[in-house]
Amino acid sequence: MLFHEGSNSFLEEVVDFDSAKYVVLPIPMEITTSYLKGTRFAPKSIIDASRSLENYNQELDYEIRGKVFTTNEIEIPPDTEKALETIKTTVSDVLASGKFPILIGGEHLLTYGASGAFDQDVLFVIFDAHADFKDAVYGVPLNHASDSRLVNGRNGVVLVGVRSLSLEEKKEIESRGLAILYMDQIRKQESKDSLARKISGRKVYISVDMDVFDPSIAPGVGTPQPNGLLYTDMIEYMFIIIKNSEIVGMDVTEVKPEPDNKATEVLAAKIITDVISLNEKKYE
Ligand SMILES: [Mn+2]
Repeated sequence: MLFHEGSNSFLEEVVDFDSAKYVVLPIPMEITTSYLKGTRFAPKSIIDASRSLENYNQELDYEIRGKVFTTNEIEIPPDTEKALETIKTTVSDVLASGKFPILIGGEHLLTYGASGAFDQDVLFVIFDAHADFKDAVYGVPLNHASDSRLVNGRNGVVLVGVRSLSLEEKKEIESRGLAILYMDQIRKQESKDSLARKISGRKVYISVDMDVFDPSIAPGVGTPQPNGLLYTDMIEYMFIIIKNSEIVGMDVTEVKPEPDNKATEVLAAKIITDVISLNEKKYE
């Protein structure tokens, strides 16, 4: 596949594909969302928001320059299976060129599409208010509330920030012996240490469903849940992940643009720039 640069680039970075290390893929997938609609408009809105941010990270004393290539919006077929296949192929192409894919959604099910492009030993650390471990929703197995379960059909998963799940989902997660850091455990040192141990020396893909954040700082999501992560919690977890593992891909999903409040998009863009900065700082 040939990657074409969009006119609207993340962080206003103008970089040719060959020299870029990170490739931002705008994925306007919205097929199976259930509550509030609009996540198909998120990729453009998040990229717009990124252009209001500085490339320089004051806390890390690091400036992103000449590293990020942004493709045009990926054309997503309306059929779920075809959409997932398109995402898998696109991510595979980015990986084959030796680059780091950053998917901007779009609905969370895109993580399942992306997962098919990675080796089975890649561990998926998924930040989400919801466990997304439903067997099927209204008889549809491929849907955004089953994403983590689908990914776990092939890859290991660790769930972080969960505070909304059914008893059935809880039992399923326990029966699989998966690591899950519930929201009420997130600030305990023991939780941070256990995550560090779990990911130590592994290849990790980071998935951020923006509803993992507290709705007060991320109101623009499709299925908000009270009592979530704050920005500083997320940065602390990103630091732990990047320090203890080798990150190989990332996505940010489930933003639903609001007409007059862009805080959620700015937060999404900031998390991406922070992950790039933390990762680059590590290898400096
Ligand atoms: Mn969610």
